[in-house]
Amino acid sequence: MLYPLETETRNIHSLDGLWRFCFDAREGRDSEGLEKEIYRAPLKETISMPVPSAWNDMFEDQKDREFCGWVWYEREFSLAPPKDDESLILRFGSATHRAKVFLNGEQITEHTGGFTPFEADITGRVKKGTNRLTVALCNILDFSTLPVGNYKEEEIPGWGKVVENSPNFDFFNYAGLQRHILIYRVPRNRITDITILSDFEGDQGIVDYNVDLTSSKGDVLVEVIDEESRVVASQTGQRSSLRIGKVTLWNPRKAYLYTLRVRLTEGGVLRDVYDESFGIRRVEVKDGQFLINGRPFYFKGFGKHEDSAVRGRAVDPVMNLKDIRLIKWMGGNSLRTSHYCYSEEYMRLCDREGIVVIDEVPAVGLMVGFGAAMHSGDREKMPKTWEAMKTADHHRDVIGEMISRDKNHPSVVMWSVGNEPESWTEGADEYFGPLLDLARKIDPAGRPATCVLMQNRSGREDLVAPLTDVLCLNRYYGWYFSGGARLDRAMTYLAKELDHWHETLPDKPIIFTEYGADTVAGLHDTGTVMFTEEYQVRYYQANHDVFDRYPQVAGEQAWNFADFATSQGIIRVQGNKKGLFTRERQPKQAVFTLKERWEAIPDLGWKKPDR
Ligand code: GCB
Repeated sequence: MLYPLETETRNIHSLDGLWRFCFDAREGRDSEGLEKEIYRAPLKETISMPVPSAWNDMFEDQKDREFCGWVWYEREFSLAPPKDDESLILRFGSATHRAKVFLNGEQITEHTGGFTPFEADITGRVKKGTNRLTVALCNILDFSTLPVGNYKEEEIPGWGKVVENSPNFDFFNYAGLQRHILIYRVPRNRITDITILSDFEGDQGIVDYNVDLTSSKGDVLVEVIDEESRVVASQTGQRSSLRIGKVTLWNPRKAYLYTLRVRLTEGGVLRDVYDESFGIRRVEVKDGQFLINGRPFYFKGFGKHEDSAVRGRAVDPVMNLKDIRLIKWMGGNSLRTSHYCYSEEYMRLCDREGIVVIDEVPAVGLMVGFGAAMHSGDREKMPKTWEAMKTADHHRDVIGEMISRDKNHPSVVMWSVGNEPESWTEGADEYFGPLLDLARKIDPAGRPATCVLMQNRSGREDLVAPLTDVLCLNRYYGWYFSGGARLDRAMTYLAKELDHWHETLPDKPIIFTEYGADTVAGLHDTGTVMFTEEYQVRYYQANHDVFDRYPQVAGEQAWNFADFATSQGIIRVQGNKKGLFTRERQPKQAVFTLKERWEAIPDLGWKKPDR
């Protein structure tokens, strides 16, 4: 899917700004507003709501902030009518998590999945004068959605029907219209998609491209333009291969972006033009290593969230750039889009800044009784995860949407089809095997695919690990497992696990995609005391000492870049405090430990010169 860009033939009418908002009259799944078709007339009793934003943090009353069910957004717009050869496309960067969209009282589209874009052709539906756009949005998460939530309706004496929806994961369920919304005026006969595959041989860049069009009419001319605006190659035809002499590769932290300018003409008349930026680089997993441009790559960076005070998960160019700058300042070269697809703007920024990305779908919480698994509840009495989850179809859809959106990003080097599923119980391999294959198959570039794996106490074998191209491990030795004064002992368990992987899956590189310790900024102690800044420093040092003894370890992504909002619970103190930075992006002491370490590890090239 193409990002909405303004070009000579395309323009954008932004629908960002203040919308009107109200909660549905009923909490829970069954919306009274949908039943009574309230979208047929202007909404009543609304308040202002900024777009993009999460609606939650616009409320001080916890009951409102944690409302569970349908909410309503509405605004008006007017624009010049489309010419005969133009189309108008309404485009949502995302709508979290389920949306029904109405134009002038009629439903025009719907979408499920809160982190990928969707569009509707509204050419014949826009009126002269004022148009009314209404969106009904549902934030409910259950065993059929991604992420997964626990949904419960109960009759409680004295309270009536009570609805509860707790996330089966560890971040606040921010919802709303959190990315850009726009109307895209495009030519009717146009470019609908571009696929670019790149590689190199010696100093020659190789670019294979494919252009999809709305109709077979017209001629396609493709030019490759370098960063100095020079045309370095050109070709005609909808699909072909180009060569670029003296190529400049896209490298971690040293990005170089070319532009593929595609022109569509009919009888010599320009119909459409689109500029897709791309990088030339190669990604491989070979001989137990992760290679970029033929050289071993060591991931150093973070698992993150799109999360900031007041804005929730809303797209925020200021925060995004600040975060990337901080990662680079620390000597980092990579991040994982834990635990959902980040905004298109974020991905473009990573391309530009040379940040290497593990791109993840919102498949988190695939485990019945997630909290119980970690904190010793009686799991045997609960339903079996792989019988209870009804997510497989939607899971395929979100993988498809992520890859169709992100396939041309040079920053993306691997797909993650999930975070911490219950990967050791019967059915996990049957569930994940086909999804990993799907990701490899539909990505024209055939990037490696992984699933990020949880530490489990069951002692049972992980059934998904052998199916991945890279072992991505979330490990909390010294935090959830043997923390505090037992930190040293915890490290022997970590080493034992690494020995195990070395024996059982010796050819798979290992990336620690999470490891971390909750740390309250400003809390200090002389001893080995959990939650203090000193403990976070010791925790990281201890883990790194072990990582460095194992050549199979191909990366470390600390959890988390910054403190972030979660739902309330007894193990969270106003959110998750495992950030190296506070939520306001102030450093904790361990930032300097990691900075010193990462600055000494090459951005590309092995962590130790002897390998
Ligand atoms: C994990 C999860 C992550 C949590 C983290 C924690 O394993 O993947 O979403 O936030 O642990 O801090 O507990």
